[in-house]
Amino acid sequence: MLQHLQCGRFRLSLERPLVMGIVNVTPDSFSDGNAHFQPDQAVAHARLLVEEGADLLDIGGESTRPGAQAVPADEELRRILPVIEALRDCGVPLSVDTCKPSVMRAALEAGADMINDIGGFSAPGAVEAVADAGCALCLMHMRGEPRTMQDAPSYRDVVAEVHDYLDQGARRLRRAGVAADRIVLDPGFGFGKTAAHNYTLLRELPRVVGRDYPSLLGLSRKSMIGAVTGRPASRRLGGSVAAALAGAIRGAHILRVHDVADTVDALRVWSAVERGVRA
Ligand code: 7PJ
Repeated sequence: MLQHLQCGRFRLSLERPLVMGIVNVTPDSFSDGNAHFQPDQAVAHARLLVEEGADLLDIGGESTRPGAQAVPADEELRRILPVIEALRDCGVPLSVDTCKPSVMRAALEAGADMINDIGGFSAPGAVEAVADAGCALCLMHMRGEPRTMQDAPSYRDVVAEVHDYLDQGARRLRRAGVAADRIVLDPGFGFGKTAAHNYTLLRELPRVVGRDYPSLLGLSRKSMIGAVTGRPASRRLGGSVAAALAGAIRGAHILRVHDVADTVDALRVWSAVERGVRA
């Protein structure tokens, strides 16, 4: 059984699924438009997510939606650094969603506790940027790059291929000296996958992520929810909570979501069913 995740200043218990609240500081995020683009709005939103029960926050300054264009490192830092600084003492660990080694280093210096790299620490210098810090590392699978990843993705065996990628990536981090209790694996829902691939990965989660490292799932408001509900991103709450619960039932450790309060409620009800209500 995995007991804990070492996450910068925090040591997180993995006894129950944790909820990671999404804090976008981007003008073109697909699901909440530019609602929190200004740093002060992003900070206010993040504080609300903590009040709603977020166990971690994931701060992103580069949109990674399908078709998105890359953002230069200095612009990404201009967006996220004030947010990290303002939230440093909010009580929960701060994750930073970035693929760029220079952004990783600056974010860690500013106090980030986790680096969430959708590129799987594959950029030159990425592993070196994070290996000697005490931060947690989320290693995500992606096929291709955001600009082109949804152009007819195909796999011979999606479960085996995503598993092997994550396994190899974790070995690479371990060889660079990263302790096992700092690593988190993520199947990367929607990153170079069809709806059918995504649902197969969710159904087979234990085989995809294995037993050696905790898992993180990003399902919230994604097109895989729209694919079966027929709803636009703004109306995918019910579907997203159902997907998060399906992940939790299969042993997911961290759920990355926009709707923290509703996800926390669903997990509490599920926990009461499974474990009973504490007196
Ligand atoms: C994910 C992410 C995900 C991790 C995004 C969105 C697109 N990081 N960053 N996993 N998705 N680790 O929020 O829908 O699935 S950006």
